Parts: sequence; C-alpha cells; structure tokens
Amino acid sequence: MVGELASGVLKGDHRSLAKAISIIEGGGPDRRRLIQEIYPRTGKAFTIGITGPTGTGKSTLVDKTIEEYRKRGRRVGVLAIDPSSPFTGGALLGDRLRMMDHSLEREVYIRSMASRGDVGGLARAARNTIRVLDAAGMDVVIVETVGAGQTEVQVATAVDATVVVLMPQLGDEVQAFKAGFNEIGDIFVVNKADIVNPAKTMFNIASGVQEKKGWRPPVLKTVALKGTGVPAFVDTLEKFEKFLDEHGLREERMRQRLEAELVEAAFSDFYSETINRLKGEKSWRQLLGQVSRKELDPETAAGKLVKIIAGLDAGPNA
Ligand SMILES: Nc1nc2c(ncn2[C@@H]2O[C@H](COP(=O)(O)OP(=O)(O)OP(=O)(O)O)[C@@H](O)[C@H]2O)c(=O)[nH]1
Ligand SMILES: [Mg+2]
Repeated sequence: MVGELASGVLKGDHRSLAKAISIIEGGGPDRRRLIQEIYPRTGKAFTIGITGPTGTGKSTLVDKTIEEYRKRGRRVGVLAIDPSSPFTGGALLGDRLRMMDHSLEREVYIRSMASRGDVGGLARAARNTIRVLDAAGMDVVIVETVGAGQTEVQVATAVDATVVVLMPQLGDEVQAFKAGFNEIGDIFVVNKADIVNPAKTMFNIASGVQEKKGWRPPVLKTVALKGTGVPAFVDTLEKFEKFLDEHGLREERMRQRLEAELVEAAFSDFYSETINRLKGEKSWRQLLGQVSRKELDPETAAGKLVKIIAGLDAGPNA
C-alpha cells in the first residue's frame, strides 16, 4: 500500500501527495517505509525557507514568488507552517484562501501544517514533507515559517536557501533581527516598501549581515502586495542557487543538515523507545523509589539510570 502511494507521489499525483504528507505528519510506522521508497528520488529540488516576524508579508511574497517561478517554467511546492501564536492563529484560513488560485494549477502544490508543541516532531515532519515534494518533481520547494524560535530556525534552515522577510521600521523587531535572524539569512527582503521608505531599515540590515563563504547576503526591497521587486527577488534566488552549485556548497550544506537530522531523529526515537521500555522495568521503579525516600540523590540516580538503560534488551527497532 505504501508502495502504491510512493509511486503516486513520484508521478506528482496530488491525491497521493496529500495522503503521503498526512502519513508523515502522523509520525506512524508507515512514515519510515514511505521515506525509504522515495528517498532515492530526492535531491533535485531547490529548497527555500521563508521566515521572519509575524505579518511582514511572507505569505504574500510566497504567493507572488510562485507566480514568478511559474512564468519561468518551474514547478513549485509550498509548505506553510502555521503560526501557533494566538495573535496570528487566524492566518491559516487566510493563507489557504490567498493561495487558492495556485492550488488549482497542476504544477503547484500547497500544503499547510499546524505547528504543535513538539519542536523536534515538526522539524522532522517538515524535512520529510520537503522530500515528498522534491520526489514529486517540484523544481522549487518553499517553506514558510514565522518567528525566530528554535523550531522556526530549525525548519527555516532545513533548506538550501534561507530568506528573512522584514518590513521598514520594525522597532523591536530589529532587535529580534539582531538576536537571531541575521545569522540564518542568505537573502534579506524588506517588504511593504510602499508604506515607509525602507532605506534606513535596509541600511541597518546590510550593516549587520555577515559574509558566508564568499556570499554577502543581499538586502532587497519588495511590495509583495503589488508584486514589485519580486522578479528581482527570484533572480537573486536563482543567482544564489547557482552560487551554491558552483562552489560545491549545496552538497556541503546538505551533508551538515543530514548530520544534524540523523542525530536528532535517532535520539528522539531512542528517547521514546526507552521511555516505553523503562515503564516495565523493575530496576527503574526501584531507583525512583529510592530517590523519593531520599535513600539516593537524583544526581547519583541519573548515573545509575544510564547504566540501567544501557543494559536494557535491544528493542524491535534496534
Ligand atoms: N502595504 C502593504 N501591505 C502588504 C504587503 N505585503 C503584504 N501586505 C499585507 O500585510 C498583511 C500580512 O501579510 P501576510 O502575507 O499574511 O504576512 P505574513 O508574514 O505571511 O503573516 P504571518 O504568516 O501571520 O506571520 C496582509 O494584510 C497583506 O495584505 C506590501 O507589500 N505592502
Ligand atoms: Mg503567513
């Protein structure tokens, strides 16, 4: 069944895509089999993370970027991670409606994913969803996230290119920019250039960016609402894509991402399997009892627990 689904994904069938991504989101055992099937067919798509503070116009920019890439004959997959903040919780429906035009096209696929409490789980689901869209033949895969929290940064950097979208005179947000965004951005966009002259904000950003391996992150301005500056933005994305390829950096970055992903996924699986197995362990309950009766301190007990875990029988997935 998963095999059939995988071949549907590889053909770019939208129903199969929807089902496959739901399986990935669910995190059940089929997820592993699905990824097993499609992984050899991944690695062709250019992947882009679009992030930035709430309401800077990321979805609007993504929308126009899809249009521009379509004009250039490239197929586009989009994953929109919804902001979990109660202030922006209404964005889900808005995004869907706004992107509806494109959803109807055959060569564009748009999917939303709810951000849950589980940081590692979301990043993992996002990475695998990118793989599904890639295997489905999308030339470009865009992921939209909000904010500079751990999850967002993890997701926004699980891609080839990270774009940070800001707007003029963000005030406090400029602090947020300094606190995290400037390190992850390969390209900066100051959107809503129609409201306030963006020159000062652009200057501030430009003086804060760091050159990375010969690439000085450019600072662009757009009016996403009208599409102004979007062709130049896509030109810059294509230029960066070429830069990465010419310098072997796409491979290098991918290896680094895989290294982080494997360690994270393994520890996460190990953690949940261990917790399950410990529940049935007498030595674990005894240890807990000793600590609660103050016969043993938590630090010493933690050391003993490491030994108990190391001595557990290998589980079915080992
Ligand atoms: N004036 C102006 N308004 C814009 C521009 N781009 C987007 N907007 C408006 O700004 C609001 C927020 O736009 P979104 O695209 O939803 O912003 P977002 O960054 O995706 O928002 P979240 O996902 O909630 O963080 C909407 O009302 C847009 O119409 C622009 O270039 N100029
Ligand atoms: Mg949005």
